[in-house]
Amino acid sequence: QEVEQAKATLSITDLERKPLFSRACFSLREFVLSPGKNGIIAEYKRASPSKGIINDRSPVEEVVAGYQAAHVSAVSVLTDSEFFSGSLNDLTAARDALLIPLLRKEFIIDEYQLFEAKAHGADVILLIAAVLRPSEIKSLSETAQSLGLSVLLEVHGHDELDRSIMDSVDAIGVNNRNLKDFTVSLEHSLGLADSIPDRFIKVSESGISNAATIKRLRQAGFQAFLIGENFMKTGDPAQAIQH
Ligand code: IGP
Repeated sequence: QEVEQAKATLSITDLERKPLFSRACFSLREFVLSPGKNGIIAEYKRASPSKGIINDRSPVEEVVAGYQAAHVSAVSVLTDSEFFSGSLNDLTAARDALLIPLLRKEFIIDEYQLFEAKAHGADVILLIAAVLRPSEIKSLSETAQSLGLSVLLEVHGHDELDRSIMDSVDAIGVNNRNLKDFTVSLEHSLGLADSIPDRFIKVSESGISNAATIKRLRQAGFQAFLIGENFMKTGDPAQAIQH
């Protein structure tokens, strides 16, 4: 398994010695709620299991600098190589170009990946309720917060929300995309909005492609909007976000 391979190459102590590990993280909450920011978490995504290659030409540092110039609240970078053609190098390259929160988008199952995220410049990590037991969400989120990282918990339906909700997460994201069949429906977000307590930042994820949708989601109570493909599928994501 990939995590075991990484552990054999670099120990947690090695990660803790990397220069980026000791930087102070940007707070996701602060940047989402900041009046100067638009609530968008813009994603750098080269490829996906449902679409194949989306954009393999636009360099990460150029794209994320363009996102930042468009006043997004945060940037998300895929680090999964198998399904999304991402890497930790992409994450670090994005870090060097940004002064706003950076999310490591990854299937996190092991504490090691939290140290890896911090050491490569992340401010925020994702935990996916569909692949983790509540006890795992608890220990991973507590460790992440102890490292200064913000935690975004992703859910898809009421059952996942009810069993996974806990105070050691900062934000709750509703994924509009079904991870099993890749169908997308905004109804997932709209149906869960009122069940997410207001102490959490509410994020709607996936399949968002226009301002009218963002308006509807805001009216339902969402404060942040995770958008990837809509920007990446154009030849010039940094330009696409201006429109
Ligand atoms: C972005 P979209 O449809 O705008 O490209 O979606 C983001 O929500 C999506 O990439 C995503 C994702 C995930 C990817 C949401 N949750 C979990 C990998 C793993």
